[in-house]
Amino acid sequence: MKALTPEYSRADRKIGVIHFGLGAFHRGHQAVYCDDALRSGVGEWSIYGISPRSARVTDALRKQDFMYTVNEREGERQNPRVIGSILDGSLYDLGNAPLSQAILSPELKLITITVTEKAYQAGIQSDSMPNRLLDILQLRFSRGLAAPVLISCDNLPANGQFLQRVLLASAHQRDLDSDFQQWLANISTPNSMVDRIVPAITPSAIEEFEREFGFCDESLISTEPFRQWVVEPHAGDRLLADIGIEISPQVEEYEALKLRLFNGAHSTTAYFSQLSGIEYVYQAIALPKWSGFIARLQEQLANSFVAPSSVDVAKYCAQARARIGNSAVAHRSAQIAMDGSAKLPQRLFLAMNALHQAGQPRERIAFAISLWIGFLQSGLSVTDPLAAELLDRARVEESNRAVRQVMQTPGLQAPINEGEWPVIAGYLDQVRKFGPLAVAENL
Ligand code: CS2
Repeated sequence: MKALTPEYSRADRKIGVIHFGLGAFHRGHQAVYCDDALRSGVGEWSIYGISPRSARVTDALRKQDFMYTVNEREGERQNPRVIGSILDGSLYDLGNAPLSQAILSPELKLITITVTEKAYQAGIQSDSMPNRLLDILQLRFSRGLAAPVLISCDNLPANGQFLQRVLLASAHQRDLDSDFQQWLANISTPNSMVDRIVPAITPSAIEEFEREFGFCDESLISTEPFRQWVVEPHAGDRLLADIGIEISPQVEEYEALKLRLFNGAHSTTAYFSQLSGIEYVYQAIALPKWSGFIARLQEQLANSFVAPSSVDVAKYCAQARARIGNSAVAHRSAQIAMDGSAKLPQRLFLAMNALHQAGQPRERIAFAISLWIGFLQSGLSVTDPLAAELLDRARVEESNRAVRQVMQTPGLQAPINEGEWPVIAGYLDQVRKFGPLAVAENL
């Protein structure tokens, strides 16, 4: 293999960031910001990555000394660069010396987290994300070291506040030392909005890259040129501004903008694709009738919240559609369709309820939700933390009953206002009769 070399020396570096959840998204997003910082020499931003469940990613990265290529792609354009910001990583195991050294690093400024929406559960089980984080933090506390800033990079509204809530609740349930609980309550957990399309890599993309560039990178990341990271102001936020992160008090507005107009469109396109036998979402958005519908859906979604003052919403929506349509970054609809019960509340349900309350048009969102329920009924493979319950409830003949039962699933967040259930059921019937594209065309 051709040697992978970043543009800076990695010798004698100290860990500045611990990341929890070493998936493709982290490697294609936050690790790139840290790589920029290391290139420009603004301090220690090297990362120790923790894989919560499987050693597959760390084993593959270790073979390459944790360096890998991020290839930005759009149309014919390819822009590969070697990322050297991840210095080391492992499964979560506090008995592992490199991990405990990383936790005690004097340079540690940040702990970032990407564990997906469903992992934010308070409780006492020792292998949950909140409890593992608590164990990490306790180790620093017990040595009198400064608390790092914790940044959730998961697609949840007010993700920082949410993280703090699950940490405090778990600490309380575990009856941890009260001085520690007090210290914990004062840790900064600013809300943040992250955005970049980084699909799971496929073996064929790795082969294609090798043909084009002459070396095989088993840890390759393929992504779009676009990336954004906005974090709420907090003590020490200058450091983040120095590495290209936007600091904005309007982070809540940015979250709603992204979760509803980008992710809402993404999920709706994924369920449409699944029901239409379309493998990649770029193929769906290439259908003029479908992209036309998505533009009209975004118009209704955009009425459900206040956008950041500096953003041109129509432009943002068009850019979101173009990004979904980036055929060089093939994102499987099946991947986006996963975990609907944990994603749709913030992507579609909250918008629907806000428009219901305001008495504003929302039928396109009702249709989008009917596609999710149609997907649950379809017999296609469904991956979801509530899968067993949802499938049982969705798979009944009568649409009104299916919608009612799905909406009443225990654990489903922000369920749609009851007054909308018959509307969703009506679209479910129409989709069954005419197919999703024909229904979308008339909406
Ligand atoms: C996608 C996101 O899989 C999904 O649910 O909608 O991963 C999406 O690609 C990112 O949020 C983009 O920032």
